[in-house]
Amino acid sequence: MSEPELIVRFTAEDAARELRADVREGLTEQPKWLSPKWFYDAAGSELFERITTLPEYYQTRAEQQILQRTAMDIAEITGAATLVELGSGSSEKTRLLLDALRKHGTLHRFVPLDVSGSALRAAVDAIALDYPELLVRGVVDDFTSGLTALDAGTDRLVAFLGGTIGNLLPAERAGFFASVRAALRPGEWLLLGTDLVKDPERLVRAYDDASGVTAEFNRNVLRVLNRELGADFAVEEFGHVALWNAEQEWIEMRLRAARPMRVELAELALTAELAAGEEIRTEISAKFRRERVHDELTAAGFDLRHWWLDDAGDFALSLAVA
Ligand code: AVJ
Repeated sequence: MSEPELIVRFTAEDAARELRADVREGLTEQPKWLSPKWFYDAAGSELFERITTLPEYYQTRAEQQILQRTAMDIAEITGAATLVELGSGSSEKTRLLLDALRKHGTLHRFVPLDVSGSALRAAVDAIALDYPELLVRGVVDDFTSGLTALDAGTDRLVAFLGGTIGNLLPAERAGFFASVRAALRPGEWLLLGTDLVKDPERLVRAYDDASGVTAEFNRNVLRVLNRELGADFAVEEFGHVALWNAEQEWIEMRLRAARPMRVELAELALTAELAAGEEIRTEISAKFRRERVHDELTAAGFDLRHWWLDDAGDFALSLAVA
């Protein structure tokens, strides 16, 4: 086994600087917003793991089902020598792809990218142990704002699973797809997971579960700000809101102030005033139709070749070639 590499392009200092700039911007705009990026400290990542097991949150199981059925096809179609995984939290799904590509005999290298250095170190070490013949090179980077050149490997397959693409606004998505396309050579591949438009009641339930885990996940972003920015949000006095925006076809999560509040963010020397009932938008999670996925990938210079659904038709996996 060769030692796994870890390349750091995005440091803890970069993250701290970006958090400060982001929060200052979002809390001084009207309506107020916070980026979903900041949900995922250790507690938030754990809450998200619990979300993926909730009866209401079908996405993770649906994508897993599709991958179980298609991983071998993906290996044969792409013949990939390098698997690049963006936001590589989902290790079980990764293994389905790695196993299929290994069986197919083309795979040499695995390049997981994630903003969290600690999570990536653990993932890289575990994969390197179980796939001793693979070159493993983790890259700590924030890819949502664009991919810097994916200089590692040839015959690449870039996987962006879990429906996380839905957290980006349409203009951000266009920039993201363009940057992935620019990093690839013609004939290389993108595997994309997207949640689909469906009955709004089911969608809202998936983001407002009966056991309240998603509400805690949502409020956790305020705990992150309290800790990282010396803020004094009264976390328990924010209500969890999940709603379907039918015009944009996305779910929005918000935090609603139960009473008028004045929040001090000591490290930003910023005071944010909230009226009773005022809401802070904390996430959008866009839901797709095939046509939108097709059009956005085409606009970025990809050719959508395969579109796979789970049995219930809830979630899609797209395979597109550069
Ligand atoms: C991890 C971004 C795919 O949008 O469904 C889960 C995050 N938010 N419940 C999603 C999330 C609320 C999730 N993604």
